[in-house]
Amino acid sequence: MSRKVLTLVVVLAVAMVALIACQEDNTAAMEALQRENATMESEMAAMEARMAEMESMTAEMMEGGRLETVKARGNLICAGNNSLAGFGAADAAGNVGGFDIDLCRAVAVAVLGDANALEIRPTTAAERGPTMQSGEVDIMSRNTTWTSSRNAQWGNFAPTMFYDGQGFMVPTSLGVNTLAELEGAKICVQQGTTTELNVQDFDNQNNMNLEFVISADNIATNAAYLAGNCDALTTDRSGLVSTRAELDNPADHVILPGTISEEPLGPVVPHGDEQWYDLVSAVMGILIYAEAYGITQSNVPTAVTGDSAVDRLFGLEGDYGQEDMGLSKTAAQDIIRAVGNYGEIYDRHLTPLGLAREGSRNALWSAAPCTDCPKGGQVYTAPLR
Ligand SMILES: N[C@@H](CCC(=O)N[C@@H](CS)C(=O)NCC(=O)O)C(=O)O
Repeated sequence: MSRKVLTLVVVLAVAMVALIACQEDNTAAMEALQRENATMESEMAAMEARMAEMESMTAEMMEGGRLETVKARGNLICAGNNSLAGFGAADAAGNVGGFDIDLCRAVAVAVLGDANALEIRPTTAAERGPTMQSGEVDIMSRNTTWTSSRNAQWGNFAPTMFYDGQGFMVPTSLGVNTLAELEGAKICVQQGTTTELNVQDFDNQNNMNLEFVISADNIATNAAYLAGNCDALTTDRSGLVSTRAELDNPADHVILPGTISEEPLGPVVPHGDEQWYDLVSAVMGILIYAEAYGITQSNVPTAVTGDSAVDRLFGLEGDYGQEDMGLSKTAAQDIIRAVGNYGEIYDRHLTPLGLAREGSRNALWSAAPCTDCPKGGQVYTAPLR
């Protein structure tokens, strides 16, 4: 063999070996890829199975609605205030209680048979919309004004629990006695509230030339007022009474006569669950009608009384739709025994603040001398029948 031919054979042989090696490399890479693919496919299948499982769990929960969700969870999640004495405030041990919180306690009794099966989520004014929209709470009961846009955007408002209106508080030393005298004043106000919007309307409608000092929460708003950063503090009148009662020298501050808005305060439930809305509304009704019928924590009837309205309310005869709402027949017995009627709740939390009920809009409608008297209180709800 000539040298040239030999060189050619060697070159060809080397090329073939390289080709085979290359192919072997490729095969190994292919095999590794296939293995990876198979692992990914089986991981994807497992994920899909898990997602299907979660979807069916969610569908099951949605079918049962919030009532079933709360029962399965074993507690009620309630958005509340933790800095408004009387309505929702934390005690020294950090336990949050108050007039608004007692509604959540009543709902917890209605659904879970235990007033303490409750988690309170402290929520500032500005956090309320996002909190309700996220669906993370079952109810919000927190000095919240029912308005059309909140009803459309946040959730459904159950019956009003406290009828209020916006007022102003000033240091007594300012010598201001009327709202008109606030012209040109600096006003401390909390953001994310109807308060903030109403005071702008008030300013605009009356050419008051007000200046606003806006804070993010109740504590900061009150601190700004006490530090003298503004001339007046504005919020719901009940909020002013509550704040004033907590001050070192309440007499140094005066709540001016005059109300600039309507503030019907009540609980809100997430949109999209009528049964849950009906249940919460009925719990409010139970508190109110128990008071109207003279039933308190200490005289809850457990046997037929002969008064058909009382017997119906306490599940002793007839019904008011408990089954459709998912309430036990005798839910009212448990609720009133555990938290008391509307009047007892009011007296426990609001009377000590000096929020007089008699003659106010928060008296029962039936406290008027006749049922259609124009001067009766406004507290009543759908009759429980
Ligand atoms: N009712 C009004 C005002 C409610 C409100 O949040 N008021 C303030 C002042 S009384 C408050 O409770 N703040 C507590 C906080 O955000 O920490 C509304 O619904 O917007």
